[in-house]
Amino acid sequence: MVLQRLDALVTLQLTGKGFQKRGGGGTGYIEQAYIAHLLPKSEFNPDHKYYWTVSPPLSLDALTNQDFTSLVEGLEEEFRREYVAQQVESKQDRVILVGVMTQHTRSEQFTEVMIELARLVETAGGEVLETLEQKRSSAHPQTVVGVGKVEEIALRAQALGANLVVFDRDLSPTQIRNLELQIGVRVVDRTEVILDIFAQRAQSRAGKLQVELAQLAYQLPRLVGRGQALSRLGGGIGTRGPGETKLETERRAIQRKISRLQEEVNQLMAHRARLRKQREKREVFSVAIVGYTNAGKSTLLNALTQSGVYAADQLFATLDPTTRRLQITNEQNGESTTVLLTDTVGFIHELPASLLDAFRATLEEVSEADAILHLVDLSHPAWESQFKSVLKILEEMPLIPGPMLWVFNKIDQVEPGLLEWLKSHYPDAVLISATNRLGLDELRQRLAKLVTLD
Ligand SMILES: Nc1nc2c(ncn2[C@@H]2O[C@H](COP(=O)(O)OP(=O)(O)OP(=O)(O)O)[C@@H](O)[C@H]2O)c(=O)[nH]1
Ligand SMILES: [Mg+2]
Repeated sequence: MVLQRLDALVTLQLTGKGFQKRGGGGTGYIEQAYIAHLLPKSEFNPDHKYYWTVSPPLSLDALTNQDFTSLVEGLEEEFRREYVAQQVESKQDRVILVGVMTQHTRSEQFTEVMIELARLVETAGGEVLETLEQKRSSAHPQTVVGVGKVEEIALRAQALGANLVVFDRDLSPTQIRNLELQIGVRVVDRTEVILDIFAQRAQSRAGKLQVELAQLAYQLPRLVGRGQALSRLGGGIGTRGPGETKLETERRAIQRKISRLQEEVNQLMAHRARLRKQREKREVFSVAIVGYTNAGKSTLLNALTQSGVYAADQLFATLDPTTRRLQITNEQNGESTTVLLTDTVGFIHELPASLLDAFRATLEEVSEADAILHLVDLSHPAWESQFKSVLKILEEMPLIPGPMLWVFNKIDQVEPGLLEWLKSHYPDAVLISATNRLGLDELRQRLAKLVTLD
């Protein structure tokens, strides 16, 4: 009833005895009748799982005395009012998250991924209404989750007035088409959410260029069939950014555009390479600050160099690299050295490949640095897995950067026990708080040491 958007439904219960209809069919007299109808949200009790109500057993007489027209008109009126109110209320996407826990995922890891996905959706401007999860041995090839779960998602989307369903993994074009057909609202995957955040954040010409390239690279293999199930027009997560209107454009046109953008990125890289050459000539030691998104990289750059780079409690606050000079006096020999510090785009668990590729101009700043400062947000419950994710991405980068200094940030938010543990397990790491300016002197000295080692 809900899926087919029926207003009301009547079921008749037969006695099963008595008059036999010729040619078979239902037998007997009507014993009881039930009316079911959908409930407007104002009457919908969230503790109660259903969005419909079923009447007590009625006699046929009582049933025929029901004024169906006014019941249905009343309901329709109520639904229309709610629908309009919802549209006015929410410029935001109203989102249902779906996660699939397969054999290979540990349950804590799964929880972390889902919390992070919610945070990504909120950063992109969506409101998470509900999270649905399913355990499966592996993702269903057609619909990721099983048939029953797809139906549940559809029902919840209807009941909650969701206009977007976000999956925790990359979806194939077929999966998106099947899911959109069966659920009836737009379906996107995690990569699209990240791309959307990037599209909203991109400020500089280089940033916009790289985001556009990433979006096109993502869309190209997904062109077939997209937009068949539902028109992908309309706003919201996954539709913003320069690449958006290209959805209906031909594959070849997109490919031409990708080549053109790649050419521009190459020029950008050549320009950056010239700048780096100049620095090398002047023999200035360069350090790239890398780390998981929201680790405090921009805050650290600001604290060390009195800069005003944008830093905020948001995922992917920074897209464009910023380089600042840092003057350090080595306490041991009294010599003064200059270090160039570069703040970079944050990393994330399973950074989408299309992003890695498009952001190679930015990431080159990392691979060409003389040393890496790997910043970790210790206050995050999943700091260890974030730490490992960053190491993994660094390992996959084509150029292996020089020495790496591990810096654990936000120690103002951490239990003393953990600090003691870290000191014994990571004796070479530096413990700091960028906002409270703790440990910054030691960090400067460790940087000075890196320079002299070189
Ligand atoms: N409590 C505490 N908060 C911090 C510290 N350092 C940074 N933060 C906060 O962490 C949040 C993220 O800081 P950013 O500097 O924007 O982080 P980032 O690594 O540049 O993040 P992206 O650019 O989004 O990848 C901000 O709200 C900072 O105020 C710290 O030492 N202690
Ligand atoms: Mg930043």
